[in-house]
Amino acid sequence: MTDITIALSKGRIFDDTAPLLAAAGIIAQDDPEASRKLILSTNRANVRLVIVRASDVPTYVQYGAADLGIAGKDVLLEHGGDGLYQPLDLNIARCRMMVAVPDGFDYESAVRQGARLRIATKYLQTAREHFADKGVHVDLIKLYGSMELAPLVGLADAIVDLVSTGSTLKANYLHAVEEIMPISSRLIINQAALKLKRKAIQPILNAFSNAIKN
Ligand code: PRT
Ligand code: MG
Repeated sequence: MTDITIALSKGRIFDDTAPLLAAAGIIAQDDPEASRKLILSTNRANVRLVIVRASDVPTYVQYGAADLGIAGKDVLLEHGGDGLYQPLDLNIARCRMMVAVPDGFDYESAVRQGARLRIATKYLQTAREHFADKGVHVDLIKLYGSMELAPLVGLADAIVDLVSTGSTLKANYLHAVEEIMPISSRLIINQAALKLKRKAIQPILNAFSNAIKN
């Protein structure tokens, strides 16, 4: 039997992927929230899950350390997608990539006046492309998390971050001024694995495809 390794992150991606895996007849034997194991076996002897940081999923799949993975579009855009086949939008872990500013900051007029904006974000590629398309000059400041803090302490004028309920922005006196794009997670497949392990991978792909909610 062909061995299959699937990379995913714990938290919302694992939670939303579990029903899709179940539809493919794959059930994890440990709960990644409860267990410290990074390799989870499943009810299928030839299928295992590896639990990695969300932003590391494409790297594991690119190098073939995992055959399949589940990653957000946000993460895939930053990674670039080299060596990855991206056949399915799973429509899970949905949110929106937004520009947000502190309450009281007039973003529209700053843009109109051609001000140079300082933008804090984890998503440099996406932010760079967005502001270049708009013709807005920006200085990008790379952060690894808690972007919402940056404008509050004078590190940046605005942030580019993911928003789902909007409560994190609200709690930090920020509001969204622009949607960059809707985000959801995709199934990614190592291109070589897809050729060499097609017989084992295709049924998983089909089951995922049939189980996707719109
Ligand atoms: O947490 P860690 O640093 O390990 O990595 P991560 O934040 O990239 O991973 P994780 O598991 O939090 O997110 C995995 C994927 O879920 C992301 O790559 C997105 O594709 C997707 N996703 C969906 C989200 C959100 N919704 C989301 N709301 N990822 C992050 N958030 C954060 C957002 O950055 C902000 O800080 O939640 C906060 C806003 O939430 P609301 O509900 O207050 O608007
Ligand atoms: Mg997170």
